[in-house]
Amino acid sequence: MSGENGNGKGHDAKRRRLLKIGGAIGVGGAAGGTVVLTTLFPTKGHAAAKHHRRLPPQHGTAAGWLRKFVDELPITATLRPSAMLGSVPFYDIDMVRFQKKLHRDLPPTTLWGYNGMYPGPTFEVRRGHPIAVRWKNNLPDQHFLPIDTTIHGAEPKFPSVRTVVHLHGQKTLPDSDGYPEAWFTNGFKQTGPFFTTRIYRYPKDQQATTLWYHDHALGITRLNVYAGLGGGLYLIRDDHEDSLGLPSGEHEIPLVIQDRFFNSDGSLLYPVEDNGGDPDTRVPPVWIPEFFGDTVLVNGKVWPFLEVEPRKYRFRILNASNARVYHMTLQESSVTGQRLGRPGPVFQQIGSDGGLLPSPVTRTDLLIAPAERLDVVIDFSGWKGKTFVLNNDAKAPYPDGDDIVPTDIMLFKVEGRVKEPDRSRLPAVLNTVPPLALGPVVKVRDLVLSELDSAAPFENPIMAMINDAHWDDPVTETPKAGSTELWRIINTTGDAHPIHVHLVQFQILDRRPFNPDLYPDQLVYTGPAEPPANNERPAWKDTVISFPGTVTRIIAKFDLPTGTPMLPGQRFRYVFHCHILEHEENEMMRPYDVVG
Ligand SMILES: [Cu+2]
Repeated sequence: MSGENGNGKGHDAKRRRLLKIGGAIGVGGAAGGTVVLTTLFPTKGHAAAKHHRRLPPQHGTAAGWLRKFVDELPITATLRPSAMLGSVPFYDIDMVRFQKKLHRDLPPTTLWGYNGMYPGPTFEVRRGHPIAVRWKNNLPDQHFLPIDTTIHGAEPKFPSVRTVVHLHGQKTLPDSDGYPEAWFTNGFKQTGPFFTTRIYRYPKDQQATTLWYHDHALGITRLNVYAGLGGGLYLIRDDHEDSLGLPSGEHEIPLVIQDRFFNSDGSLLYPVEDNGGDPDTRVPPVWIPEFFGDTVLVNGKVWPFLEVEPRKYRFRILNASNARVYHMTLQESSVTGQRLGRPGPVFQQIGSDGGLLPSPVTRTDLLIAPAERLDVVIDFSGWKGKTFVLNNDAKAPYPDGDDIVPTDIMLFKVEGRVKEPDRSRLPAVLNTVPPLALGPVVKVRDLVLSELDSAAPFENPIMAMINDAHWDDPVTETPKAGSTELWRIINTTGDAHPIHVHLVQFQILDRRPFNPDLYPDQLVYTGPAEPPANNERPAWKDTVISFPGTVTRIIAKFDLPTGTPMLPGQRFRYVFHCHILEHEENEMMRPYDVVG
């Protein structure tokens, strides 16, 4: 990665591929390494030797004939409590099947959504005020997307439609955290082994920030989220944030970004694996290693536009895509999105996953991996009458893949004048974010990311792993409640992985390149430790991009929610995982216990 924008440019693509295979050999113990390596350095023009396809090509999707920027950006509605549970606001949420038009020229799409909405409705809560939510599954008994029954937790013995909801970034107790095996079916008729309660409680002791909720059911998370059960925002507000005078009301706008494939009848298309005749029976027959679609939706519309006044706006950006990383810039364009070769206004990033930054960070580009949030102010004053396209140039898989890369995300059209004067502010000081230091660290843990592939010439991904362990293996990570730990994420693969740790907001210390070919025998660094990008430290994060061939160090204090009663040795079960949903689903997820 490069230190400035962290977009990974400047590395050699072939080298990245080597790292991936090297990881499979060194950590996963796969045979046939020598053969594999020769295919990574093809002679020019020898197409057959190119690295293996990651996603089967899809022909005849609707993307080819959908006009861009013809639908206005929808603003997702905010929820109101259904009742009070004692003194606590109570929300009753129904997951249901419904249909919705996602583009002017596309027939209605069948979706699954929270309260029949896609993306899900927005929660707005205040710091100091806990809430309770009953997530209810009123979905059909059969899934409409392709289940792979060889994936752990999705075996035929389980009901095909299971749901459980995780509020991403929230510090909550295990019974309300949406543990992957705490799933439930329609009407709670069947429940997973870790299910304990129908009513989830979200505590009150977190600062103002942008959280989000999504499905987390073991074995079918990627399909449930793809069906529409993902991308709903959960905004925590507090008095301090109010005092800053940031753009608000109709000038504070969520941007929830997801990519999809559509069939021409409007239905969602989720591809199935094409293994190319690979004889290796370990290659999952249906599961694909990453989903990358050919259309981009923002707030549930394909390639929308937004008319803005020439003034400041606050955007809550969430990447709710299954696997796609976006590297975004604003570029001046025509109303049809033709680039005019000039940059647009800068981004002023004011917040990250877990809260406001100490002060605004000016950026001309933004990198966002699945599950990350960026709280951003854009000042359109001085740009009257101009149009800007939000452009993506991140390769898929990130950073060196060659699958479909949609460049357009959405369009901003700046109107001629403001309705009323812009009284919002962008203060130079936003928040206090005390940097977590190494002093209190009581334990260092290594999380080694690897990918197991079949042999050349197929090189089909079989699974992705952490510390060579499966989901069902015994818990090995057991931080003591209230203690501070340093986790080193050692990425031996050729792709970036956004690593998410439940319960905590952590901080990124640094990233350092190493030689995966020598690992695990030796950890040999090939360059100096690089500080995080200027919008990453000090900052509260719950998801961090782990770049290929890089050791990423994060530091976290494993506090349970304030006031949690605990007995010595009592265990509180959480998970950490890659937030590429296809990886999380296929072994790149592990349980961990916070111990009292
Ligand atoms: Cu991953």
